[in-house]
Amino acid sequence: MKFPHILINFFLVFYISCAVYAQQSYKLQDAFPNLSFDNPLDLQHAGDGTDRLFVVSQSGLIHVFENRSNVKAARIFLDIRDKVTAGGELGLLGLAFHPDYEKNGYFYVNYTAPKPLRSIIARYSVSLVNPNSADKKSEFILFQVNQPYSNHNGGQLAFGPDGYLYIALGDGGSAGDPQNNGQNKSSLLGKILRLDVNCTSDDKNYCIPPDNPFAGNTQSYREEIYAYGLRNPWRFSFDPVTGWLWVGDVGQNLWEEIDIIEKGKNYGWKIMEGNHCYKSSTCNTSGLTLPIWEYGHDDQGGCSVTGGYVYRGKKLPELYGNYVYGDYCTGRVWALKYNGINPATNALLLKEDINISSLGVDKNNEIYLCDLNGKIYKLTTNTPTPTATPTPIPTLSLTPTQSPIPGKRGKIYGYVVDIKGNPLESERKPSPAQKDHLNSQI
Ligand SMILES: [Ca+2]
Repeated sequence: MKFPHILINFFLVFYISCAVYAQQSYKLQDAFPNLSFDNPLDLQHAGDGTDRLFVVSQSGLIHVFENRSNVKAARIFLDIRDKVTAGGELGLLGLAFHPDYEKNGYFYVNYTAPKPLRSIIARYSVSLVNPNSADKKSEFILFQVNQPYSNHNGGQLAFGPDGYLYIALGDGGSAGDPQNNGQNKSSLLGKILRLDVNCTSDDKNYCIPPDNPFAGNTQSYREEIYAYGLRNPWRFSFDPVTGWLWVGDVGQNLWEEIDIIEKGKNYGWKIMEGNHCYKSSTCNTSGLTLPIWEYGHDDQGGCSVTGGYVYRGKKLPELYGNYVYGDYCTGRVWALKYNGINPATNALLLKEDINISSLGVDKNNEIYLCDLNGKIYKLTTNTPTPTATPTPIPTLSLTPTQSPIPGKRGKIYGYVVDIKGNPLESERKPSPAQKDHLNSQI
């Protein structure tokens, strides 16, 4: 056997997958039957000790409401529809609360504005007198970057465990990254950026963290860059236990990918799409970090990944430590297991006729899904769920200080399994019929 340890790990993981998923089947439940939203794109909580949820609408609205299923109505927290240009992939795309929001009232948004078309990263403040309303006049723009095309604007913002603000920007759009922004380290596009928003510098409304990979470089590389070679990172999140940064990066025509982002690394686009040379049978892959998982544009996959969250809640203990994510086009929701050492395994949790625009978590790390058509769903099971903490599984457990092992990544040891743990197929073949679907939109 060439890779006996891998096979052993596979069978162990396979067995565990069978044991874990055979017991449960998953479904979506309308989390707030009285509420629906106009093109919801993001769901966040403020981390301030309250149990409120904030839903971002593409048009430029943020609503706030109490996190209980019978809540009657949501209030408008922020309305910047007059600043935002929306439609297609444009709009108010992301929201992040400052880690000290309870004290400073700061939150951050990522939106597109017209004339010229550009992405704006801005800070706002909550009202001094009303915790359910923001002060629209408080806008403080951190930076803006022109967008050459209307699509691929990224949009996620999130604070990392280091207290810095991470920002996702897509490659600028069109198709095939015509400006080669993903690989251009002098451009902010096609990147994950990292800023220190707790200070300002001579020429910026923020500071460059001193250990950013290109801080102080003399080659005109943008010092804001944390990682590059992304196409359209649509939703990223930090695992609160490991601190790992998980990204769903939307593919071009064939492959959707999940990456774990590390400082200074090149995630391949447009040299590669997923684990495959883009538009070529061969390419130079040296120095590239490949996804930990990919799925194809086929009848088992989808056409546009929506990155999710590593589940750290209590209501679905069998999912603890799994990365839950979905596909915008097909409504599939999967759970991906990966510990940086063993092959990743992927299980289909459910498939519903919705357009998954985003996932989100509440203050208890329970998971929600946004359907672009208006509703917010809660991930739940068809059977009563145990309340006990799951027994840790040694080979799959993560430790807080463990870092991904780069040498193990980039090789395709993964297996697709269904909800009962049965392998669906080991390799994906593209479906030409689906190649162009949503290509103009996503
Ligand atoms: Ca990639």
